[in-house]
Amino acid sequence: MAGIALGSRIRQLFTGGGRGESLFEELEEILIEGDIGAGLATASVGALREMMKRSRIESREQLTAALKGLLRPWVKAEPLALEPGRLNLLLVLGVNGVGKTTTIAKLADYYRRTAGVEEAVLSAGDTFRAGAIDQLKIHGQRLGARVVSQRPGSDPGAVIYDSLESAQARGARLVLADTAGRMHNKENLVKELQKIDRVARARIGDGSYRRILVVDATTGQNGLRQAEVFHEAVGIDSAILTKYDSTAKGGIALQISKGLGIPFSFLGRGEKLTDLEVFDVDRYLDSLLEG
Ligand SMILES: Nc1nc2c(ncn2[C@@H]2O[C@H](COP(=O)(O)OP(=O)(O)OP(=O)(O)O)[C@@H](O)[C@H]2O)c(=O)[nH]1
Ligand SMILES: [Mg+2]
Repeated sequence: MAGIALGSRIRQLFTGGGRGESLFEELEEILIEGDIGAGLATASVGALREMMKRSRIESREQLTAALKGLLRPWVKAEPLALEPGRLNLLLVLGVNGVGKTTTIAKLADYYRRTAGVEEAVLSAGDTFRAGAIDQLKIHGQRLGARVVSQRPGSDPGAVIYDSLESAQARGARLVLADTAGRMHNKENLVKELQKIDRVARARIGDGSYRRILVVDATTGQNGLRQAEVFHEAVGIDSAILTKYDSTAKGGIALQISKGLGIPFSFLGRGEKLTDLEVFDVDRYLDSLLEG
């Protein structure tokens, strides 16, 4: 049933007349396939069974409301507000293709609209993938934002250093730094990230620095492993769930939040600049369970 949204599978469960034990078994399977994690799926269904003993749950609405109540405590959301009067660096991390560069453009647009940040600096820290620098430059042109870059293959730490210097010299409030999602191997990636992190920490001075992980809702279970690798390498302050628009999944945010204690700040629901929402736990769970 891959490709069918979790919410409509729960609906089918009811229209199919499923009751009793088979309903619970199917629900557990649906939740696992929605990526909320086997442990949480089993525990939630167990709790629902207990609730059913005390009061009848007869409609899908009652079931999803009860389920939402059980899942809600595990999702952490935290807004990503810029620190006033200081230079803010958001280092955007994640494996290749998850939506890092697109999200950087969305964030530049978001902070311009909501925080009056006219002078965001985009830092072309993905020097690894051919075309990454030009892709960021195109976003920069469309946004009217400055892009700081060096040649392909150059040291990403140096690019981010330059970007911070340039932002400080101009009194800019925000640097959004792109990074490569792929290296020749995982060890290289981790080393490179740690190097970038050291440069950023040393250079940001009394500014504010946050490491942001981008997670693709359609990736599935592997998203947890990705988050573990990045969290271990540099420590993740906040995560953004992308591609939550047309997905059958997205429970991975629950797993990451529950397993690693990482809060989510934004949700991407499309390719356009404005397809970025502040992460709201209720909206997230409503989409997950009723979408
Ligand atoms: N539907 C949808 N597509 C998205 C979303 N965010 C990004 N994309 C698309 O996903 C694709 C990859 O996005 P990029 O921003 O290039 O991803 P990246 O992580 O920078 O990729 P690399 O630079 O290759 O590591 C593009 O086609 C984007 O338009 C989203 O929220 N919803
Ligand atoms: Mg990119």
